[in-house]
Amino acid sequence: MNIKEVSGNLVAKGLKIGIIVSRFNDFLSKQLLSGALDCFVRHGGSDKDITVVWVPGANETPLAAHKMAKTGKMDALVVIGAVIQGATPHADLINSQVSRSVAKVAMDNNIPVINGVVCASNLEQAIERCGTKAGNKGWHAVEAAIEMANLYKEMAI
Ligand code: INI
Repeated sequence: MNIKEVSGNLVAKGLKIGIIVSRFNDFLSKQLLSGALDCFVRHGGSDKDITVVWVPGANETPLAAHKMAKTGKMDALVVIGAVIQGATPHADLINSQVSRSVAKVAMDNNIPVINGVVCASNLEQAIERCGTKAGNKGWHAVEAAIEMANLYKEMAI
């Protein structure tokens, strides 16, 4: 057996990332951003290699990600925000639009773009995912971004 296996490591040193953050529900998205920055630096990344862009809401994250991807200067992008279900289907529309568009930005620009938007049924669920009982989705999104950025470098197969 002589199988070639490729995977990305979790070393952030030398990587450049862009983080797009939704200002809507910012008491939550600020916690996600804090987890995201902490993850990058703890994995050896430099704060000089992080660019944070704020947008009004989760709906706007894909377009800002697209603009950042076009610069060709980033190894990976992460979008973060918190969408909480209300009385109308608005949140569902935002969530499906964001996940489809984030995937499209990644495919169109050939760059890892990680969806770190919390999709919660209620405020308690959202709080749990923004640095309390269920961890910090911003932290996990950056961890995935580091792995994918390094995988991409390895995949010159
Ligand atoms: N944006 C969010 O990031 N989270 C939400 O929970 C949210 N809700 O529920 O309305 C939200 N709406 C704003 C939306 O993302 C856009 O900014 C707005 O529709 C303008 O395009």
